[in-house]
Amino acid sequence: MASVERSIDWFRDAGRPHRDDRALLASVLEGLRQHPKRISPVWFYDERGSCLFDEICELPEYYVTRTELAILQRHLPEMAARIRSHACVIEPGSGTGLKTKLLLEALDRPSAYVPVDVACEHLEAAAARLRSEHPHICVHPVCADFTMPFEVPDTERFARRAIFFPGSTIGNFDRHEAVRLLARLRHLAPGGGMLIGFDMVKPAGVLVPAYDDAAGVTAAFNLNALEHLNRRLGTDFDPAGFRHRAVWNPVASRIEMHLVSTRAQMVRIAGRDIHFAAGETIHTENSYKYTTERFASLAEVAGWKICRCWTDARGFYSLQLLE
Ligand code: AVI
Repeated sequence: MASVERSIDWFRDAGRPHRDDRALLASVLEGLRQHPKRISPVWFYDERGSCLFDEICELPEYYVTRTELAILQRHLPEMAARIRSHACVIEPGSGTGLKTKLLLEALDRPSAYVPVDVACEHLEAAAARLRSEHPHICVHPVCADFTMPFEVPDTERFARRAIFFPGSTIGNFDRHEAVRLLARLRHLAPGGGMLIGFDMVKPAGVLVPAYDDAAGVTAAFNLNALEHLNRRLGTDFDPAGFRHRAVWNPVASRIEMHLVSTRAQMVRIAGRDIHFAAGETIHTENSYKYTTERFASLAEVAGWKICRCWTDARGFYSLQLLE
């Protein structure tokens, strides 16, 4: 820790005293000192990374988005009936896309929609758009990190709450984090429900290309995390000195994304040199894939009961209503 503090001093002396950046710097340094090295997947999502993620969702190999959308479109009337009328829909993570629109349109007189996201400007703009398209729905954006405790506006305290958590976002959390998050969301919706989507276990021949596509979009998405670090924290990663790797880890039931150093190199971060051997990796993301049983056990530990499951014909993806 002492050396992390020294690095932070360097950071301050270098004329960049932003408090949040110093905390970020400390956590990046800590991750890069581990064996194997790791950084948080939050580094994917700067403006370019968000655009690349949108491109990923359209890739022929990335079945996740289109499979979930097809399940939703097919079963929305039943989902909406089970959620019941006058629901207050809470969506953790940036929503207000097509899936949200479809759900809100299928529901019987939703009382309110509460999108929760850290990207405040983006959130407000999306909320304004939604208000103009659906003037009868009260939209109350909450600017917060949904992995931390947050409050739903007081105006909605009497509404029956339904959490909408699509996109297999739950797959990017390790088990204990996923349990903690699901339990926290349960406390937000007492007596209510949650419609959640997750990706299912399938052959590696399908999974690996979904995270290592032929056009190289996922590779660019992974490498962009280094550009983001350089810009935000003043590191000097050379993205050309790394390559993308996606592997299926059948024991942990997850796709892992890594950045592999193509040569021995040094990276300067906050006045310190971090050494990379040729072939050494930075672990950047886990994407867990569930069986129905394993997801049920996760949900149960978090205090939820599964009341209905919908899947596609290939059994690639599942949307579940929890209560
Ligand atoms: C956001 N999340 C659900 C995506 C996934 O499939 O785990 C992130 C992603 N990483 C690479 N491709 C997509």
